[in-house]
Amino acid sequence: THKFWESQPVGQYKDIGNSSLTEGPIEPPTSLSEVKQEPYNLPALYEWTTCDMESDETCNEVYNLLKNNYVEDDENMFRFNYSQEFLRWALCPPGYYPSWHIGVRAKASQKLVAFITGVPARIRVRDEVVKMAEINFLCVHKKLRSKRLAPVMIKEVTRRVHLENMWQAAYTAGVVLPTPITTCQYWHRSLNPKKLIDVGFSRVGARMTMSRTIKLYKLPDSPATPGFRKVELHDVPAVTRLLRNYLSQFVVAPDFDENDVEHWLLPTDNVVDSYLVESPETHEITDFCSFYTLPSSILGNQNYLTLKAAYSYYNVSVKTPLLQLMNDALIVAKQKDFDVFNALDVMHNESFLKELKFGPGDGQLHYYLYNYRIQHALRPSELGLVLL
Ligand code: NHW
Ligand code: EN5
Repeated sequence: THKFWESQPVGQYKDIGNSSLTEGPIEPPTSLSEVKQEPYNLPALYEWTTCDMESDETCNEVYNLLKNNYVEDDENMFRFNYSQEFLRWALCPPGYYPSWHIGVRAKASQKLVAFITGVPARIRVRDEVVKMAEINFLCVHKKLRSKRLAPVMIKEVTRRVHLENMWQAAYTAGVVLPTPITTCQYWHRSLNPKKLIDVGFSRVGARMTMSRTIKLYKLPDSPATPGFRKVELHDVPAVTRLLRNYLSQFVVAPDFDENDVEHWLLPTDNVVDSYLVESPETHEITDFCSFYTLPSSILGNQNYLTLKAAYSYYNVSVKTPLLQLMNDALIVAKQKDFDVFNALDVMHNESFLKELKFGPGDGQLHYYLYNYRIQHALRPSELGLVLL
């Protein structure tokens, strides 16, 4: 059972299949004067802090908390290691609220021991565009786990979102909570199979040898599609048109404008890579693909410290077959020295995963909405949203 989640405006297990509950907000907004004015209480030894992510010192403290205490796989072999540049990019998009970057410090030592964040986003659910918070980077130091600190963090971020007159949120988790709008599968495409096997990320398959495995995953040295190049600032209007048109077919997707595309999809070194196809004849921009950089620490390996992983982000194929576009994405990721290319089975990704030699991982990702009911769970292919 879920003592905390049962008290929150989220889809509840007991309501599944109840067709008298219609789609939309679970609770109506209250007036801003009814929103609690003071922060929630923390245990006496701890205090709230707002983390200024533009400050190198604070960004480094957040980086270290997450590097040592954030998400691990189910066998505790790998832990996400979001870079400082990535955290700044993820947390400081157009119109962000500094007050939504919430830390907890030990009063005596001033050490940062917990964190949770929100960033604003417009998310479309069927025909409604809803202003939401995207909640991410919830982390409690390993030594402070299971003390019910997470519910306090969640209530405090909720309060600060309400103070900005927003009443819905979107989030993902590797754990099952009440109740997912969809459940996605992680898929992995080996780029550096020898290293992946050496660190225990993958195994030599049955009736395979190391050298046959290396050969299986070989890729060409350069992309195949004529006109395949990096996205540049002047491409933002064309990329925005392509992406908006593509995302309109999904049940849940972000409502991106040009400012959002400039922030989320222009290439940023070691954070996000984006490529497009410009027709060599007409100079028309016909297709687009992107991935973000999220390394993982390899826990307790003598030879290697980090696994360099690329994660599929937003991809749009109009003229170039999606299979060919994503093969080119694999090629440039390999050239940039990534060890593995990861993707979820969202949007049209299923159409290329098997053919491009991705294999299913042991992890799943559940997607949630806060204070917004969806009648039926979605198929992953009906979801047009990728959270970081
Ligand atoms: S998912 C990544 C979450 N972080 C990690 O997994 C890092 C490693 N783990 C930890 O740091 C991406 C701790 O284990 C955490 C829990 C902090 C996860 N989401 O303090 P207690 C995100 O960041 C519930 C939501 O004793 P703990 C998305 C759990 O079900 N709830 O546990 C974040 C239980 O409630 P229940 C989670 O292990 C979305 C309660 O917490 C959860 O010391 C947040 C136990 O608390 C999770 N990942 O700390 C929600 N993990 O009802 C945003 C556990 O079952 C909602 N729990 O008794 C929207 C807010 C904004 C609304 C605006 C209108
Ligand atoms: C919110 N932003 O479990 C994030 N990763 O499959 C929070 N497995 O990397 C939620 N266990 O299958 C995050 N290798 C939830 C995910 C947490 C991290 C996680 C999984 C996803 C993962 C790897 C390593 C497993 C190590 C042992 C995995 C198999 C790869 C193989 C390559 C060759 C073809 C078959 C598959």
